[in-house]
Amino acid sequence: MKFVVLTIFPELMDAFWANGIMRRAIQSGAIDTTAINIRDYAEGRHRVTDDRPYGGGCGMVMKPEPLAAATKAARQMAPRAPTLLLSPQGQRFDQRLAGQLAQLPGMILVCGRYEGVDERFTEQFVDMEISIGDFVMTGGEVGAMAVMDAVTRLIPGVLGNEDSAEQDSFGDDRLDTAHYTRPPAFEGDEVPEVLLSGHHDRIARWRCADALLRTFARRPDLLRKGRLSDEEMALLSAWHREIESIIREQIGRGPDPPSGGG
Ligand code: 9D3
Repeated sequence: MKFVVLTIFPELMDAFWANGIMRRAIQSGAIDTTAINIRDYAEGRHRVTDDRPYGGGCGMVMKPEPLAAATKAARQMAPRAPTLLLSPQGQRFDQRLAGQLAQLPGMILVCGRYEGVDERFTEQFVDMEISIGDFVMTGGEVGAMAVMDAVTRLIPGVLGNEDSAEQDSFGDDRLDTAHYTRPPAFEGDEVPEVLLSGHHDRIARWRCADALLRTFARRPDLLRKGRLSDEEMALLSAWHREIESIIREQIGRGPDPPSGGG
C-alpha cells in the first residue's frame, strides 16, 4: 500500500511514520510512505500556496495550480492510487470505508489548510472527499493520519494476525469489553474475580456480557444497526425479563410515600 500525502506541513508526518505499528509496517514493506510539500510545487520567489477568496470573506483559499502540480507528481509515484481530499465536506470515515480503502494499491491524501481548496482543483483531481467527523480542525493532516492508521492495521500481516476476526461483520458494531492487568488490586479496586478464575468458557461469557452491557449503556445505536449473536440475544432477553420483574415488584409496592420536607 502506497501512501502519498500532500501537505504544506510535511514534518507533521515524520513522528507518525517513525513510531509504533506504522514504523513496523514501513520496515516490513507492507506500506510505503511519501510526504510531498505542496509549497515545492508553487511558482514564484515566495512559493505562495494560498490567496484571497473571490467574492470576499475571511480566511484564505489554497490555490489550484500548486495542488494540481503536486498531485501530478504524486501520481507518478502511485499511478493506480485514487486522490482523496481530507475535507469537512467529505464522506464520513468509518470502519467500513477503512476496509474498502485497504483493498486499494495506494492512495494520494491531499490535506487542505486555511478555509479550503479552490473548487476547480477538487472537481478536476479529487476522486473522493473524506471527513473524519463532525468537528472543526485547522487542516486535513490529522485526518490523513487517521485514515492511514486505520487502513494500515487492516493490511494482512501488519498486526500479528490476531485481530483478523475484526474484519468480519461483527467488526465495529460492538464496543470492547473492559481490560485489566496486574496488580490484582489497584487503590482498593479489584479485578473481576472471573478473570482470575482460569475458567476460559466463563471468562468468554463474562466478556460477551460485559461488551454487550457497555454497548447498550454507551452506544445503543450500535446494537440497533448490528446483528446480535444467539448468545447476545439470550443475554438481552434475560436482562429484559429481569428489568420487567424489578418494575413489577416496584409497582406492587404502591405509590411513593410523601417525601417529608426539604
Ligand atoms: C471554521 C471554518 N469553517 C467554516 C467557515 C470551514 C472549515 C474550513 C477548513 C472548517 C475546517 C477546515 C479544516 N478542516 C479540515 O481540513 C478537515 C476536517 C475537519 O475540520 N473536520 C473533520 N474532518 C476533517 S478532514 C479535513
